[in-house]
Order: sequence, then C-alpha cells, then structure tokens
Amino acid sequence: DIKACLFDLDGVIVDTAVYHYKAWKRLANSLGFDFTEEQNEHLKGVSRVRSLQLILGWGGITKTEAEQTELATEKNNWYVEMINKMTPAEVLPGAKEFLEGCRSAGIKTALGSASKNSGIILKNTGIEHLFDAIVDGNHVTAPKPDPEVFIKGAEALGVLDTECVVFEDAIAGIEAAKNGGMKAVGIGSPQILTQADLVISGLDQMTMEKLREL
Ligand code: B16
Ligand code: MG
Repeated sequence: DIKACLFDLDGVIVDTAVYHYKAWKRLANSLGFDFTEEQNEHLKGVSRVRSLQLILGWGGITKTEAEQTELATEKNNWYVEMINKMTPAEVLPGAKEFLEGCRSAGIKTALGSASKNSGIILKNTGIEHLFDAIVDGNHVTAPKPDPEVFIKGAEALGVLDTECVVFEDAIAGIEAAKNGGMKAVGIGSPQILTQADLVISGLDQMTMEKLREL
C-alpha cells in the first residue's frame, strides 16, 4: 500500500533549471568560455559543487578547492537573486493540485531535493504548507543516485521505504528511488527515464488512480 509521495523540486514542482542555467552561464562567461543548453541537461539533479566541477571541466579550467568554493558562492548569489523574485505562478501545472489531492487522500508528502535553496523557493511559491516533511541539500551527505534523501524523507514521515512513490525528472533521481526500494514516477521522456515504473509529462497528468495502480 502506498502511504507517501516524495517529490523532487527542480523539474517536478518548479522549473528552476532555467535560473541555474543563467547563473552558471554567467559564471562560465566570466571565466572566458560558454556551454550549451544540451550540456546543461547534465547538471539537472546534480549538486552545486559537482555541477561546478563539470562546468570547469568543459572549459578546460583547473581551480583549487578554495577557488571552487568562491566560484560556487558567486554563482549561488546570482541564483538566489533570481529565485528571490519567484511567485506562486511559477509552480508547474498540476503540482499544487496533486499535492492537495494526496493530502486529502491521507497520503503523506515530502520534498526530496538536492538543493540547499529549497526553503526560499517553497516560501516564494507559497506551497511550503503542502509538505509534511522537507529533506533537501542541507540534510544529506550522499548525492542521488544514493537513496539517502528519499530514505530520510520516508523516516521523517514515519513510513516504510516500500510504501513510498518518488516523483523525479532526473535519471539519477529515479535511480535513487529504485536504490531505496521505492516506486518511481518519471517526469519527462520514457526514452530517457527508462528505470521509472511510470513516466508522465508533468504532475498535471498524475491521478490518484494511477498512483494506486503502481
Ligand atoms: P543548489 P533538485 C537540484 O535540484 C538542481 O536540479 C540542480 O541543478 C542543482 O545544482 C541542485 O539542486 C543543487 O541546488 O545550488 O540550490 O543547492 O532537482 O534536486 O530539486
Ligand atoms: Mg530535479
């Protein structure tokens, strides 16, 4: 029986990837190179530090650990400037409705995001109250595909891992769910999210019936 739904943030509830992209691009440009939108796909669901390392690699640039910390902070300051302006209109179609639907059906909800900025995003989009538990980049040490973020979510909700369904847009996130013994619903393309139990284009396509059939 499914007792809880765990949600990734970026790409599932909101589209903050566009802000991450703008901020990383600004940083790369300031270092004298650029990267494509296609390369940016590889940064989805990946931690801040790891994203920076990938980008520096694309630019063929080596930086010390101290320099990396400084660059990551610079990027984050630009990113936070943008997410500080987010509004409730930026919640992706169907996300709020599905979260509300879960709660009225007695299904618990938790956030399971790699972001350390989830608090700002949830507050500005006005959906913080729809989560029974919030687990994000501030609470985890092992990045997805390690299941830590979702296992901590299940723990916080007081349910078994096997009673959870994870909603994820990233391959590593789907893998994390499966590694945790959970059901996984992919948001995106079935060709890419091949390990998911079900793939939909967005939460506006999700129903309680589809949840029960998992
Ligand atoms: P921050 P998710 C992820 O969010 C983003 O997809 C990824 O691009 C970002 O680098 C990561 O959060 C860390 O974010 O810099 O705000 O801590 O998809 O796990 O909700
Ligand atoms: Mg994501």
